[in-house]
Parts: sequence; structure tokens; C-alpha cells
Amino acid sequence: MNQQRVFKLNNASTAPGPVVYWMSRDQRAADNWALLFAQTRARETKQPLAVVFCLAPEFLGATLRHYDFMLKGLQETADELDAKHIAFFLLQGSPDAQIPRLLAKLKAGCLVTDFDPLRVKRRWKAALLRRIGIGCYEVDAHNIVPCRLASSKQEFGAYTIRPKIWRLTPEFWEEFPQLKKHPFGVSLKPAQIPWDNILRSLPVDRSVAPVSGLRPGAKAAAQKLSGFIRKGLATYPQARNDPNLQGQSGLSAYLHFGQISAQRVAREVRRARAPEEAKEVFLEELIIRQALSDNFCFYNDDYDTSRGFPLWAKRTLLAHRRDHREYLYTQEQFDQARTHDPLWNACQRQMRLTGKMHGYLRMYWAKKILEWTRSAEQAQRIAIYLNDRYELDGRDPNGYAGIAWSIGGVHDRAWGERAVLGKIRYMSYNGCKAKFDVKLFTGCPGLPVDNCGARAGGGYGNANR
Ligand code: FAD
Ligand code: FO1
Repeated sequence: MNQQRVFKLNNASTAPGPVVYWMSRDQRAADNWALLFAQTRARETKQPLAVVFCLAPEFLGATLRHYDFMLKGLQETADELDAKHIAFFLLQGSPDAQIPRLLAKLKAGCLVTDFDPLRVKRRWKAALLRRIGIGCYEVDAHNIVPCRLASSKQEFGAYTIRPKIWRLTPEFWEEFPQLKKHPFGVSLKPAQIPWDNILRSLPVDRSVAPVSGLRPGAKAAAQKLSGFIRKGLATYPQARNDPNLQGQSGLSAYLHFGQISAQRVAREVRRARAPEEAKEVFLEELIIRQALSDNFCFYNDDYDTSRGFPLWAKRTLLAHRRDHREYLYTQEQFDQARTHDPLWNACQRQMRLTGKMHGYLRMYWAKKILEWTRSAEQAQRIAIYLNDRYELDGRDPNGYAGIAWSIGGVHDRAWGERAVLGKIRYMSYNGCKAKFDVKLFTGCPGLPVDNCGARAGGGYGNANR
């Protein structure tokens, strides 16, 4: 594997002893460069290999919906590792407290972890590194071109990062080696993991039900990908912006939890029998947009507040802060989809019910929150809260960047000035009507609504009530 993917996080040297991979963002056994790096080191030094996942119950407001999906995917991964004679440990609590204890018990000689630009992960790693004395390596297993390598600064937009990514991609476009059966076993056998018990007893918000329209896990992710390639890829450019069609891949939850590798998706799409133009449009989203989001969160520590907006956006939003708002809603009214706009309400209902709002409508949904609140700060807070509460793919760099783009002009330019939004790009109900059949999307009966509501089928399918 291309060693430029690997980044040493501390000066401590590795010692004889098992190699431990602290799995976090990339929760899969196959196509995982961090795990492959850990296994290579363990085989070279004839040492055991172990994987550990640290379950943090209070992860950025995640609800039962997210832990259900994640833990079921992790259970599948643990079984796959077991079949390769690789021990899997599930810990609960804060990683910087729990992981050093396991490393000591295993007499580990080296720690490997995966890359994640989010603040919470950087803090976990910094705290952990203060408490261990062995060499620690970080491997970017999420991006095709490692984030740290793609650029050494925050990029202005897709147009500036795109050439850097495409220039470097060939160096990282390698096929994944198979994960091998591991010849050396750890001394400490992991206890049997009571998965159902853990999910039942986890102290999390249970008011957001698991979704039923999307099966979790690496196998389901691979099936989703092959189904999209077979039925959706060819028409992706035309269908992806019509919320009445299932024109998107539906892969984001799998990518978010690392249950499938974006590089695997890209390799399968690249070799699929489909129009080149359709492939390129899809790969632009999957590779360039994702890389831009990681770049934004990695280099801009204010990725989830208005301090992270570009200066022109801060200025224009400030200049229009006192503009009259025709409508003003509270977080609760937004959450309950009780605005005057049937399209916005339908978007909110689709997200609440199915865990997935259509990508085109996510822009409209966020921009309207800006229009119907007193400030961009309040709008961004509400958008992040609702997105991360209901979307299966929430708490992701793509989300913080998507919301900052919609509300704060990040990765965008100034547009014609108007009330409230200033020069932030505007999206209108009529603009949506010109793009797709809004009545069809909002008017479908069958949902218990006091006005219009989205068809549940537009997302991952009906959720359990
Ligand atoms: P497809 O259209 O099939 O795209 C395939 C993959 O490409 C996606 O899974 C994703 O990894 C990537 N991608 C597509 N569009 C974008 C984009 N605009 N930015 C970054 N990556 C992209 N994406 C999330 O993963 N989590 C979020 O919380 C999230 N919140 C968003 C909030 C707003 C306000 C906006 C405007 C966008 C948000 N996005 C988020 C980005 C995008 O809307 C979703 O990734 C996409 O809708 C997921 O559905 P899909 O996998 O079917 O997409
Ligand atoms: N990562 C962890 O290492 N431990 C967790 O307990 C954990 C919970 C979690 C819940 C919801 C969610 O959306 C993500 C969660 N993650 C957790 C992080 C996730 O794996 C991703 O790494 C980041 O959210 C995306 O960068």
C-alpha cells in the first residue's frame, strides 16, 4: 500500500508486542487501509493483531437510530474478523480512558488508528497520546487521496481541490489486498459481546426510531452499490436532482459509518458498463465533494459555527441581520414540520421518517431555515441539530460542509443581493417547481399529516413508528 497514506502521530517507537487497530471511522474488515497496514506490521514482526472499537454513548447527540445501524454493522465486522482469527474488542466509554487499559493488558507494541477530521476525534487522539508510550500511526482509510496530502490548507471550493485530487489519484488508485487469516493469536481472548444487550441498555435518546428501509452492514452496503450500478448509475446525472425518483445511490449512511470504502465504490463505478459522463458526474460527488468536506473540517476548526464562514458571507449576513423576516419559526416548529411551506414540511417529514432527505432538497431545506430564523448562527445550529438527529449519515464532515455551504456560502460565491440572505445563494419553491413535480412529492396521501407530507418511500423507506 502507498505509505503516504500513513501518518505517525507521536515520536514514541513501536515495541515488541501485538499490533492494535483502534477502529473508529472505518468500521469494516475488507478494503480498510488502516487494518491492512496494522496486519502488515503484525505479520512482519510476527505479532498478534487485535481490533478495538470504543463505544461512546454520548457521540454528538446520536440517537437509537444511529447506534442501531452502527452496532449491527459492527457485529458483522466482528464476525468477519473472527473468521480471520483477528480478535475484536468492544469497549464502552471514552477512548482515552479505555484504550490505554486494553493496550496494557495486551502488552501492545504498536497502535494504529484511522483518519477523521472531526474535532471530537482529534481531541480523543490527543488525550490518548498523552497516556500511551508506544508508537501510534494514523492511516486515512476514508479518502482515496489522503486528506493530509490532498492539500496543506483550506480550499476555496471544488474548483481548487479538484485538480489536486485528480493529479494524485493515480498514486492511490491501487486495488485492495485481501485481509489474511492472522497466524498469531492474542494472549487475551475477547469476551463474547452481548450485542443485543448493549443496544438495549445503551443510555441514548430512544425517541428517534431505527430506520427499516436500509439494512446495516458491509454485505448490505455492497448489495446497495451493485444495485445502484445496475439500475441507477446510467441515469444518475438526470435523476439525481429529482426527489420523486430514486436517482441517488443511497450509499451515504454506509460511507459515513465506514461500512463500505469510497475507493471500492469508485473502483466498481469506474469499471461499470455505463456512460462515461454518468460515471464522472457520480465520481465528482463521491470523490471531490467528499474530499472537500474533509478538507474543510480538517483545516477549519470552526466548521460547525458561523466563524467558519468566508468573510464576504459574514459581512453580507451581518448587513441583513435586521431585515424583516416574513416568517419566523422555532427549532420545535421546524422539527415538527410546522411551517407554511408544504415542500419544506415534506422534506422534514421524509428525514424524520426515513433517515434520509433527498440530496437536492437538503440545500433547499437548509436555506429556508436561514430565511425563517433571526440569524445565520441560529439557522446553522438548528440545521446541524435536526440533520444530526434524524439523518443516518449525520455527524459527518459532508454534513457540516453541506450546511455551511447552504447557510454560510462556504465553497460558494456571492450571488445577487436580496433581503435576509444578502448575497448567499437563494433557492425558491418556484425554482424547485421548475426542477421537479413538487405536488407529487408533497401531495401524496397516506402520511398522518395536518397538511402535505413527503412520501416515506423517497428516503430509505418507512421507519418503524
Ligand atoms: P449520491 O448522490 O448517491 O452521492 C454519492 C456519495 O457522494 C454520497 O454518499 C456522499 O458520500 C457523496 N456526496 C454526494 N453529494 C455530496 C455533497 N454535496 N457533499 C459531500 N459529499 C457528497 N452528506 C452526508 O454524508 N452527511 C450529512 O449529514 C449531509 N448533510 C448535508 C446537509 C446539507 C444541507 C447538504 C446541502 C448536503 C448534505 N450532505 C450530507 C451531502 C449530500 O447531500 C449527501 O451526501 C447525499 O445526499 C447522500 O445521499 P446519497 O449517498 O444517495 O448521494
Ligand atoms: N465513532 C466511535 O469511534 N465511537 C462511537 O461510539 C461512535 C458513535 C457514533 C454514533 C453516531 C455516528 O453518526 C457516528 C459515531 N461514531 C463513533 C463516529 C463515526 O464512526 C464517524 O467516524 C464520524 O461520525 C464521521 O467522521
